[in-house]
Amino acid sequence: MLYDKARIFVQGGAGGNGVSSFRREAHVPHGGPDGGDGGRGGDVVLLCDDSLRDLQSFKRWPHHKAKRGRHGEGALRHGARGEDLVVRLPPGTVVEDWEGTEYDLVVPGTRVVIAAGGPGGRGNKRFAGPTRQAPRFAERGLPGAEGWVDLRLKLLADVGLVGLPNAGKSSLLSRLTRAAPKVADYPFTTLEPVLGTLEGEDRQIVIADIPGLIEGASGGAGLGHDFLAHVERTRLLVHVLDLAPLDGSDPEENFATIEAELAAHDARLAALPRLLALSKADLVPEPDAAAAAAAWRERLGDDVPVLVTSSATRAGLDELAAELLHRVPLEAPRPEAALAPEAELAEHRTFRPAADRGWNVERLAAGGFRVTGEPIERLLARHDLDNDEALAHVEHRLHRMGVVRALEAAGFEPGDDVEIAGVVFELDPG
Ligand SMILES: Nc1nc2c(ncn2[C@@H]2O[C@H](COP(=O)(O)OP(=O)(O)OP(=O)(O)O)[C@@H](O)[C@H]2O)c(=O)[nH]1
Ligand SMILES: [Mg+2]
Repeated sequence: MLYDKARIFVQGGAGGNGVSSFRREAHVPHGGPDGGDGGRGGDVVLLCDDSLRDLQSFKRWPHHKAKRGRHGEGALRHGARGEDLVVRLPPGTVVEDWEGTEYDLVVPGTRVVIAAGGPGGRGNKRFAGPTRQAPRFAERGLPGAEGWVDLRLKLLADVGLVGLPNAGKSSLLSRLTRAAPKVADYPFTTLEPVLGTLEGEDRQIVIADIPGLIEGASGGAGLGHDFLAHVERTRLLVHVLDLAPLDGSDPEENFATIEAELAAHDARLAALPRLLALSKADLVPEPDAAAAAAAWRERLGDDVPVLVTSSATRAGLDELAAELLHRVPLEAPRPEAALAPEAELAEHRTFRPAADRGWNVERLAAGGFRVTGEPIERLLARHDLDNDEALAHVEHRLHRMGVVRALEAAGFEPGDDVEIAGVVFELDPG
């Protein structure tokens, strides 16, 4: 699993409703309209965060909803805007929304509004004018954008586990992370790299378990060759060395074999910082393990930490995890990020073709007409059609938008039914 994938549902907050209200003052019998507007719903915002490395958490919590806007109130009090919801994603995540728009989150700090909050409804004050001084209706807020979003991340390992076949690499990975690589007591159990994520307090790092290396690996022997290229991009190698090899081989020679193969493959690999994890400590008496560790420390000097570990008893594993988190440097922000932190610069955005006028009129075979289209459906969603004044306002808007003219062109006559967004009207074209 070199790709990590998740599917999440995002939903912008709904806009708050506008309110219909009238000023009341002791000495004024009929005050003017003073209904405030509803607040805008919060957005769901994706944020590229360098402290994350995988999409695991999204598998457990797929739903992400921003807060709704507050409703308006009397005395022209407008509702507060709904709070945004920030969803943090690791660098390298490719996002595809429900309409097929793609975003590449590469630069830490990049933000994308993936689901905009709905607009708030206007209060009745806004509908007052010379011809209608006391409107008794207000608009409703609209729902926020929503839909399923696909996330795909190519995992790049921070740490590579290297060592001879059977050294215990996969066992270590399965103890340090949630990965479940196959473990068995024969060489070449692992046939291709397996990645796992180590969870730190404030960040995650990716560990790659690669197939065992043998003498000649850099020249193509065994399985490891193809995968040496994979560890080239890591920032730290953990050399896993069996303290008590079953085949009776000498750990010192085994160590030299692996180091020679790394150097022969690529000078950059040989130059990567190292950590030596002596494995299977439970199979040797404790004093022997301690003596071996002391001897390796002596040989390798201060640059290479030496840890005694056992996947069987978990001895030394917390220390190993802490050492890995400590020694893998946080990625330095790339230059673009320094120039435009927090900027909306999602790359490779593919734009949709522009919308047409946005609505359509059709004559139904069973009689009557149907009007479809987002602007029209939004208009209806905004109003309480049981309120006569709101209904009159909607009809007025339909005239202004040219919908009534289009209906008449399609053969509409007074008394015919018109269905809009599932609601059937009797429109008065007059
Ligand atoms: N007693 C004991 N056995 C271990 C320990 N770690 C690994 N083993 C055993 O050693 C054998 C090899 O372990 P793996 O984790 O598969 O080794 P590997 O390095 O991934 O091997 P390849 O994938 O073949 O390169 C298995 O039988 C494990 O159960 C340990 O800490 N203690
Ligand atoms: Mg393995």
